[in-house]
Amino acid sequence: MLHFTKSLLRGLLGAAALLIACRLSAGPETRLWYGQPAAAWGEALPVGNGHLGAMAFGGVSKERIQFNEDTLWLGAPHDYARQGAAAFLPQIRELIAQGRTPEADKLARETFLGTPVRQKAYQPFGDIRLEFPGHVNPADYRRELDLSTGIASTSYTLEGVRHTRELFASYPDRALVLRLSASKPGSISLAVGINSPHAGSLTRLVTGNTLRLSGRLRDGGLRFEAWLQVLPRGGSTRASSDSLAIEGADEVMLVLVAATSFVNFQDVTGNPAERCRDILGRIPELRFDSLLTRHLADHRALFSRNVLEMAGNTGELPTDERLRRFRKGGGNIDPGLASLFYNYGRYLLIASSRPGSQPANLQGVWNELLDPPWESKWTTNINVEMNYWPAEVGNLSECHLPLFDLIDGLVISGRRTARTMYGATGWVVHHNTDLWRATAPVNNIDGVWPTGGAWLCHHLWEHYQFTGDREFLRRAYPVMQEACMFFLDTLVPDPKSGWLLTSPSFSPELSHAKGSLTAGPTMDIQLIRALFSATLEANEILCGDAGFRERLRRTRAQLPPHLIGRHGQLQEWIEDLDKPNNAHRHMSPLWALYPGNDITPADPAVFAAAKKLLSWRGEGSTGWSYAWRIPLWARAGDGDFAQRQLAQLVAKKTLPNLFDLCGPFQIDGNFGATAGIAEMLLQSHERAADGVRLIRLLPALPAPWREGAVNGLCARDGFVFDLKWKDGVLTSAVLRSKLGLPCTLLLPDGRTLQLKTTPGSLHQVVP
Ligand code: FUC
Repeated sequence: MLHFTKSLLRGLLGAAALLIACRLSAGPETRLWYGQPAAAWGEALPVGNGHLGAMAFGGVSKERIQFNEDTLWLGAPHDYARQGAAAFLPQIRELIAQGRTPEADKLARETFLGTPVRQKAYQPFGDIRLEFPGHVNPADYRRELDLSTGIASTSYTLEGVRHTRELFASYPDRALVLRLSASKPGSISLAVGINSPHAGSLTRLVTGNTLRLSGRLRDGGLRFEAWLQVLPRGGSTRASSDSLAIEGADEVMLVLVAATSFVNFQDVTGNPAERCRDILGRIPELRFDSLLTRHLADHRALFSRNVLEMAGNTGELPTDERLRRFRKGGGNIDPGLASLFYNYGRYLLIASSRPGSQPANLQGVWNELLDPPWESKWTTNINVEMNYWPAEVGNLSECHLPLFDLIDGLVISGRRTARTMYGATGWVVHHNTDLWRATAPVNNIDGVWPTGGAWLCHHLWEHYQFTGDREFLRRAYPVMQEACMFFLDTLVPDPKSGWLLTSPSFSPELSHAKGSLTAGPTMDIQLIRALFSATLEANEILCGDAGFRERLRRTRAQLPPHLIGRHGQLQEWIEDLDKPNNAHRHMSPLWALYPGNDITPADPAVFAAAKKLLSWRGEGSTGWSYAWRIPLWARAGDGDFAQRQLAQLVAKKTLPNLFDLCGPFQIDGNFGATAGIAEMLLQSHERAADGVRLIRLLPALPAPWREGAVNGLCARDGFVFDLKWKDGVLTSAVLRSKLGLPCTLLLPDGRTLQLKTTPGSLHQVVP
């Protein structure tokens, strides 16, 4: 049912105008652009379709398009669980209980790490190389990435001819598509090659116009192939054994597809050549306009759903210049640049995580290194989760799905680890995983942290909270239930208090306070409480087993409550060990403030204690640690400090192409900041006293963000908001209810509105 009013129509027309504006031309908030080619990888511009990622350098006489495929990893199917480890568990626990931490660490290092102790690395795939003889000293050079179309382009003028290259990664056709065009017929001449950094790989020309790159990774594991079809219009083509030279063409299109022998984490019998042939064979028409039409329809449907616009004063300048000016000026981030950073985060998620692909890893899908930092894996003690923080609120629910597929694999391997290393039922994942769905502790003592699976389950529950999709909940429930079973089997009573704790476990912050291994760090307890509560609710919704429900309730009641320490801070551990002003990059014990939702103003004492700890943590350090502080401060109600963290992230931890830096490139900060900005504009994690969803509009708008508009921001219980504000005042708010649930809106001026909705109903709530 639609509740139309005049003002609603005005609001809708405004929202439609915003959408149309975003569709037709990329404004400064949806475009990165530069006046020179990329001199380094961190200046190149990313495109991706989840499966394939590519970085366009925009060179003039030489162009490099470095590409990746999401399944090209070192290694082979492997069970990392350490045989016999369970026998040492009682002794490790006993040493921890007695406070003999160094001995516990030593024993765990010797007996409780996976085999081998390091996981496998994500690999670069190859490079498309183009050479344009005589292309020197161009005029009017411009390189840009249009987030609204997903097209990276390079253009320049030479001897009166405008040369243009457009690159996109098509999800519907699973291909990279590059078109070279020129303003005058017959003026395109170039040499085309394709190679790979992997020793022993081979390029050869087949069937006249296809360059075929094939190889096998250095550990003898996965095999790979990429096929590059070169399709000139006009001109002449000369072929050598491994390259093509084109002379005087009107236009040239290149289409690249790539595949490996990976089928799933237990099966690597795929045939990459057949796979490439199959992908190419499925493309309905190898014509640029037809490929482009399908790509644009797919990309725009996702991207235009939710766009943030805020006016700034550096909008028309090249992106690197905007960065330079902002860095020089210090202080607040230009709001226009902040909205570009938000939209870019959503763009990057669309480009690195699509149904059927691997989830976004530490570098999304973009990596040029044979030995990437932290193997470019999925780190589960903050990083991979942060990648998915913007998925639901940012209206990209389907981009969340690859994470759920990853979890399905982790359930299988995690059961083995639970059984072999803990003698437990259920499934467990520690602080990292790779393509082979590793679940055992790795690296060092910091790997002995058993709650990665609980954190991942939070994403299943969040997906349900936002979508209300019961079909999905039926799929997710058994996964959550088995995650609970692991904890039901492995929690141990604290000898002093009797509370049930994880042991052994690890808290990144604790290594600074006392030794390493520990029992029941606060984040573990928060994660388990959230898992149990969500599983209980899911069980009730699906009318599940009442006995299991009872068991969960009983065990949940034995978990420690939030403890407030002697400085009034939220305690990070069972013991009151916190050091005031420990500005550690991790914010583990604040998990329940964000992304969890157990700490809210409804419990003023714990909320105040959490804020105390948050203020101790101060400013971030790595990109992701700035990023985490944004939603945390937004939930603490301080938009100005949240904005400050965003400003510092962009000023200190951002490459010229706006990729986030941990130290090296690591994409989590991009995603975390995007989610953080959303949290400054809309929050929906609370319920009012009557159980109805409580939604705060503009709860943490910082003073410098005077004017802005955002469409399609999502709230839990299926609400979608279009908001506008001016001079810091909310001037328009329209909501669409997908599920027909009631909600209570908390407006920035303190007013409360109670709303009944029906599925599909539209409501203009402000003005
Ligand atoms: C976590 C962090 C590091 C880094 C790594 C990939 O363990 O503590 O800073 O982000 O993951």
